[in-house]
Amino acid sequence: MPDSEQITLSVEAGIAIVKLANPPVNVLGAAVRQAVAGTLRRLATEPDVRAIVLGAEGRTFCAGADITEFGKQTVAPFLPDLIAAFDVIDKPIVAAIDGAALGGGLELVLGCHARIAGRAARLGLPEVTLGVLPGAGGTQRLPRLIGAVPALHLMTDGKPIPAEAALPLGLVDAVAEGDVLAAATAHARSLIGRPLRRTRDLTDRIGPSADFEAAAASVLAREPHNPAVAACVDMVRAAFDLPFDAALAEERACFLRLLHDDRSKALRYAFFAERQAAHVPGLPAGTAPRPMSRAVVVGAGTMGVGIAMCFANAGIPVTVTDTDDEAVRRGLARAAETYAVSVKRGSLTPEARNARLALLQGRVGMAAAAEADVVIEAVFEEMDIKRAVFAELDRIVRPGAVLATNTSFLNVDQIAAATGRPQDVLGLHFFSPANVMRLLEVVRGQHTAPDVLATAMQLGRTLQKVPVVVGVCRGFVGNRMLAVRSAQVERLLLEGALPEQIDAAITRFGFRMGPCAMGDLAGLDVGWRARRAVGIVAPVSDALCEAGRFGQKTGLGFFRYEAGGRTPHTDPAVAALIAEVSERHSVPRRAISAEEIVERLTFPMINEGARILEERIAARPGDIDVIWLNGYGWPAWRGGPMFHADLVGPARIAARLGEMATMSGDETLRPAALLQAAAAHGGFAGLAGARP
Ligand code: 3H9
Repeated sequence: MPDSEQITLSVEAGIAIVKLANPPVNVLGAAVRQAVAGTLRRLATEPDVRAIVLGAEGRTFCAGADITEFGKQTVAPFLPDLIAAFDVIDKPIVAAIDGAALGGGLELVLGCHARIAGRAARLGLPEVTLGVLPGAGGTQRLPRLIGAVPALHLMTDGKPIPAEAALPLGLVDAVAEGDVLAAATAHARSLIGRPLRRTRDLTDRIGPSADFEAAAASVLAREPHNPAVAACVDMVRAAFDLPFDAALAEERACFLRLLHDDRSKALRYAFFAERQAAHVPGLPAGTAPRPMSRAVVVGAGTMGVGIAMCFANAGIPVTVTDTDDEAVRRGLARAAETYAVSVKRGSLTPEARNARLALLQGRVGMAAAAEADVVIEAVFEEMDIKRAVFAELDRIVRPGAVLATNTSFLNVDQIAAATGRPQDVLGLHFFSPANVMRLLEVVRGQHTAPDVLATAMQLGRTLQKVPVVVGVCRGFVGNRMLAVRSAQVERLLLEGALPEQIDAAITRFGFRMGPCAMGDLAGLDVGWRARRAVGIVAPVSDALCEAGRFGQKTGLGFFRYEAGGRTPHTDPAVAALIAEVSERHSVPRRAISAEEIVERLTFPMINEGARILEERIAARPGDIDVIWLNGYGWPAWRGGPMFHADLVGPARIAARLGEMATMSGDETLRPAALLQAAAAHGGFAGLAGARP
C-alpha cells in the first residue's frame, strides 16, 4: 500500500520495505523527508513490523538533498533530524542501495544499521563540488564507520566509488550478486532481536589522529580555494575532539555558513548551468536522435586520434582515416601509447585497454565513411581543405549520416555548403587533448536539422562530454573570447607587464595556468601562422616567433625551459626583447598592478560574452560559463565569466571598459549594449530571467 506519492511502502512477513519514489533522481526534498519521517515513526511502533528495509525506485538510489532548496526557507524535518531519528528506532533498518547514493542520500544510508549494495551501486559525498560539506551527519558518521583518513578522502575528492571499493572500506556490509532488495530483506531478518550497530556509537574504526593530520595537510595543499574542503578537514577533526551531538551541531552551523559563501554559490550555479545547457532552446521536445553505432574520424593527427579514442572509450566502433599508410600507423600507435600510459598508471585495466583498441581501426582513404552513422572531420584548419573533404564525403556517405567538422574557428555553413545535404552537417568542436577534455561545442549551422542537433547532444553525453550548443561565428564562444583575452595580453606586454607578472596575476585569480605559459605549451608558432594568414599583427608574440622562440617545443618562448622540462623559468632575454618592441612602437612602459592585469584580461572577455549573447551565438549566460569552466580552466569556484560579472557588478565593468577604450583608442572595448542592460537589471542573471 503506497504511503504517499513520495515513497512506497509494503510489509511482508514482518519486514517493511520503504522505497524513495521521487523521480528522476529521488532527491530528498521537503515532501520526501516528511513522508520518510512519518512512515518510520509509524513503523517504529507497528507491532507486526520487526525490521525495515530502505530502498528506492528507479536507476538512482538518491541524489541527496534537493539543492534547489538551499538558501531558501524550507520545512521540517530537516535532513539531519530525519537521519538522527533513525537512532531512536529499536528495529533494524537496512539500506538496499542500487544505483548512486550521493550526498544526503549516502548520509541517509549511514544512519541505517546495515548497508547492502548492488553491483551497480556508487557511493559518494560530492558536496564539496557544490561548495558545501556533508551536512546531515556525514562528517561524523563516516569517519566512525570507515576511519578518518578514508572518510576525509571520500569527502574531499567528491568522487563516488563503486560497490566493490566500498566493501573493503566497511562502507557497505555486503555486495549482493542478484536482487539487492531480497538480500537486504534477508539481512534485516537476520538482525531481528540482535543488538543494533549504530554508526554514531562506533569507536574502533576512526584510526590514529596523526595519520589524519598528515592526510589533512596534503588535502589542504591540493585544494586551497574551495572553502568546503577546509570545512571537511575541520569537521573530521571534530570527530576526534567532540562528542557526537556537539560535533553534529557544529557541522550544521558550518554547512549553513558555507551556503552563503560566494565560492559555494558559484559551484552550485555551475552544477545547474551544466544541466541547463543540456536543454536546447528551439529544439522540439521529443526530437528523436538518429541511430549511432559506427563512427569514422577523418584525419589521424593528434586531434583526430583523440576524438576516435573518445568513441572507443564509449564502446562505439570507430575507424580513423588518413591519406597515407604512415599517417594512419602513427595515429594508431599514438592511441596505443596513450592507453599504455593509463594502464601503467593503474587508471585502466589491460582488458579494458584491449577492448578499446579492438574498437579502433585505421584505414587509408575515406571509403570507410560509407558505413558510418557519424563522420567527424579533423583535418587541417583551412577552409579549402575542409570543403574538399566534405564534398568527397557527400559522394560517399549514406543518406542520413551525420557529418561533423571539428573546426575551431571556421564558418560551419560554408563547410556545409560544400555538400548537397547541409541539414546533416554541424560542428563538433572538441578540445585538446580530446580524450581528456570534457567540453564539446556543438555548432548549429544555419541549416542543421533538429534531429541532427539532438543526435549531437546525445552523442556528447555518450562520449562523457559536456555538450553546449553554440552558433556560427569566428571561434564560436570559447575561442572568440580567448582571442579577446590574447589581444589584451599583447597590450599589457607592450605597456609594461612581463609574462611572469601576467601569469602570476591570473593564477592568483584561480586559473591553473597563465596565458603566457599556455601559449608556450600550445606552441606560439601556431597562432603566428594563423595571424599571418589573415594579416593580424601581435608585436610581442610575433617578435618572439621571429627569434625562433616557439614555446616548450624549442625550449624558449615567453619563458625558458630546461631540456625536456615543462616548468617555465623567467628569461631576462624576453624582458629585453619586449622592452625593445615597446620602444619600436613608441609605447611608454609603466608598472601595471595585478588587479589591473586581471581586470584587463577578464572584463573585455565578459564584454565579448555579452556580444555573443546579443548575437544569440550562445543561448544563455550559463552556457558561456559552462564552456569556460570545462574547456578553458576558468576556476570552478568563480562560476565562469558571466557569473563573475554579476558578482563584480556589470556597472563597474562597463565603466572600466569605457576607461580602457578611451585610454587605448580601441573602440571594440566600449561596453556592449547587453552589458549595459545587465548593469541596469542588476546582472546577467536578472536579464536572462527576463528574456524569453
Ligand atoms: C547534499 O546532499 C547536502 C547534504 O549533505 C546536507 C543537507 C542538509 N538536487 O544530472 P541529471 C536534477 S548536496 C536538485 O541530468 P543523471 C538535475 O538538475 C547534494 N536537483 O541526471 C536534473 O534536472 P533537469 C549532493 C537535482 O542521471 C535532473 O535532476 N548530491 C539534484 O545524468 C536529472 O539530473 C549531488 O551533488 C539535486 N541533488 O545523473 C548529486 N541532482 O532534468 C548531484 C540532480 O531539470 N546529482 N538534480 O535538468 C548528480 O550528480 C546527478 O544528477 C546524478 C544523476 C549522478 C544523481
